[in-house]
Amino acid sequence: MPIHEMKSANFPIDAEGRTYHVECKRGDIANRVITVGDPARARAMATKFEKTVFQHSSHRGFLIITGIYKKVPITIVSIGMGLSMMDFFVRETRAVVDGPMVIIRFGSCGSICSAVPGDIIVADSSYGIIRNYDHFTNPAKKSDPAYIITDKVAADARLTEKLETKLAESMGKEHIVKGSNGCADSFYSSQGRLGSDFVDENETLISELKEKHTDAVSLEMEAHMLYHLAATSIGPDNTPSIRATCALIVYADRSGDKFITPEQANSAVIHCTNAIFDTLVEEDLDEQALHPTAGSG
Ligand code: R1P
Ligand code: URA
Repeated sequence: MPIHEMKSANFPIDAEGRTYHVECKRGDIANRVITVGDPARARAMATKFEKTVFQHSSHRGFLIITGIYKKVPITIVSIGMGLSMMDFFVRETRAVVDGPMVIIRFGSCGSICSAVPGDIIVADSSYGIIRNYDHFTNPAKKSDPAYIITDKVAADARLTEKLETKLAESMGKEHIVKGSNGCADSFYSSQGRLGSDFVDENETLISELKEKHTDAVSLEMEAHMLYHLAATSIGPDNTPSIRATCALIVYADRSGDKFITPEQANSAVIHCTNAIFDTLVEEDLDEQALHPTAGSG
């Protein structure tokens, strides 16, 4: 698709009101949103819609699918990977939705607890793990820590509790683990993966973050940005305009060194989708959700 002419350099929007990267405009995105990394996961979840009312792929790799479930509009957006993509997604969808938003991330993660591939982590909080770039390249900063581990930001408590209950009903309680998620700026160095091509100094990183956050259960790459933006979103009366939580399929068991099979991954998506949809539709938004319009594919 060609790049559209933008109206501003501050927050670029085209003549039809479409944002620059996600390419969403007013009416495309419901107040209830699911975000995933993988477009195949988005498409698999969308098969559970009674009807799809809007679908669009952006030139920067975002896929939007808005559909109806139990008569309620829900939007699924696949965003790819990493903090910047989460930032684009949250800010650009927020800009075109009126009223409160509820966002559930349905992603994948590495387990640093007893959860095994195919189990689900419910992240009731998330913190950032950021490579301290100057430590590696500025000799004067060599004594600073190699990784910055931030404080935790909480997920929305009511939403998280409801999601956990529904996932336990559908997957079995023994397959659900709740705790704090470490959100890293790399799949490799800042998740404590060891390699010999780069200076990473990450041999003790996982034990350090478990020491700082004793409820640490998982590692992934977007949840802290989602919770941070939700916490700093500006709604009426100084309350946030976004509430958020996450369910994460365990793909990698970091202590047992096992990776999920394609069959286990598909089965987790099938088992979790209705639980996530039901959590969203039962959420009281205090405002009528928008009715998305049909659009381009
Ligand atoms: C890395 O493989 C990716 O998987 C996880 C990480 O956060 C990162 O984006 O989530 P998704 O499966 O949602 O992409
Ligand atoms: N996603 C991550 O970010 N890390 C893992 O180990 C698995 C999935």
